[in-house]
Amino acid sequence: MATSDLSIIVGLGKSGLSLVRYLTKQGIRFAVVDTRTNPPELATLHTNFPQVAVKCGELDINFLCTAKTLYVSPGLDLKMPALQIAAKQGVNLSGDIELFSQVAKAPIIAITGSNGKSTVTTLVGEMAKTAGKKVAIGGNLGEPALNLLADDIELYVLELSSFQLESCHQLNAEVATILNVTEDHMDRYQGLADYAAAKQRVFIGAKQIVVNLDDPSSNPVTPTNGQVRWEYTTHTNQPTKGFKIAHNQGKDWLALGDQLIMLLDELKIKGRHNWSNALAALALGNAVGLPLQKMKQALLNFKGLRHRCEWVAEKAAVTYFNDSKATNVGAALAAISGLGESLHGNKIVLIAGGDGKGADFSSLEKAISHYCRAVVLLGRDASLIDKILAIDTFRVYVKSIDEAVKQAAQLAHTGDAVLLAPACASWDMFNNFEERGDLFAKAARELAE
Ligand code: UMA
Ligand code: ADP
Repeated sequence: MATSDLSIIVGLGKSGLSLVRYLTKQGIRFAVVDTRTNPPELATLHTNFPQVAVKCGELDINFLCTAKTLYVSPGLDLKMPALQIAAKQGVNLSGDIELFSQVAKAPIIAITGSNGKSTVTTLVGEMAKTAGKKVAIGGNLGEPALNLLADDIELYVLELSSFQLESCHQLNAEVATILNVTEDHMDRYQGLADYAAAKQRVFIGAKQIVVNLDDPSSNPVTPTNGQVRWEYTTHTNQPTKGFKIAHNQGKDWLALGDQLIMLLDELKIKGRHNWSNALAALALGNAVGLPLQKMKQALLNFKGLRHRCEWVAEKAAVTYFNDSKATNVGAALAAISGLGESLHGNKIVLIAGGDGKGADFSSLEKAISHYCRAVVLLGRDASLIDKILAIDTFRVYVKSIDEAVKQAAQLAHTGDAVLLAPACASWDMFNNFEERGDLFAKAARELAE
């Protein structure tokens, strides 16, 4: 049983560095370890916190067992033997999000799900800003939660990954939501149920919850007495007093029960998945008292985030869309279907492939057959996507993103779209999805007219 008051930060990436800053400010005794010989924030740590002890390389179980608490970075699997042994010795396994929730003085809106998290988090942040609130947004979106802490903040909006939720035992959000659950990170989870269970932790201690009626897995498995429940759906025939798409005067509207909010066509972000994101953001904002008119204003102005079905070029009457953030099958499906529905016919040349994270790609086949003229295959798991394609789907293998764009340009017909929606992570060939998307956009812009 650990008897010391030592905290150990396990992992020196962005989360680890935010913990270093926070614990230093609080005067809490801690050390840092990382399994890598040269973790990304080592140089910053040496410059800004030269007094902090760091151990790099294989985790030293005996050292971990001397701690009271391990603050484990989201990139590390809590099932690692060294961490499990420490836990069995009575060491508390925690993370930056749990610590944040213990010290944050303003309400937290907590957003998780397989897809749409960044879009909804940003949108809710914009809605709160438009309503005049002093709001801070971050978490998995990029800025670690602890870096957001400030006395004058009135509302925190956090995007949370399943990894971050695993090490959080009590979040106590003002309002929490799971947007949707489809397969992702199967290289880290034992199956979909295991992954969904990690997402369920977002509801622990939440005062209010927002439920997506279009996805049963957004419901809490263990309902809590007294929790206020808000609902939304993109289907007009679903009976609900919550947020929905209403058909009125021959047009589709975003609505709250009978109250029409704005025309669906006025949304700049397109596709059913983005209607769902807009409704989720409205429901979350409504739960914390943001006025509908202010939320509508923010929705009207929101153009969407980079690398999410982003228009990047038009060359020789072919349009190029960068959906590099489609790093899993569900996201790629949403992009292919959303774009495909607006183009009518099989007018997409899809660029897909990369690090598949153990995914089952078979659910892509129908949408590809329906909407895609051809598939350009790239990256480590290209052959796994090839295997699920219908026999008559035209496919071609390439070795670089430049070659992918050139091949796609040759395969596309007038009026077609070339869509980068890899259904895979980028790490086999690129530093991150942003780099992959930027290189795609550059190659598309450099094509001859
Ligand atoms: N790592 C080691 N050894 C260590 C610690 C980490 O090898 O001792 C590796 C991990 O396996 C991982 C990488 O280092 O491959 C980064 O892990 P990390 O925990 O140090 O990551 P941070 O830099 O702290 O960034 C994390 C999130 N990263 C992950 O969960 C992998 C960032 O989400 C998040 O923006 C940031 O905290 C701030 O909250 C990124 C992400 O890819 C965008 N998230 C995944 C996703 O969205 O699918 C979950
Ligand atoms: P996340 O932060 O969860 O990865 P993003 O908002 O960054 O979500 O969107 C990532 C990708 O997922 C987008 O490029 C789009 O293709 C797809 N997507 C966005 N919202 C949804 C949704 N509600 N349902 C399914 N797919 C979505």
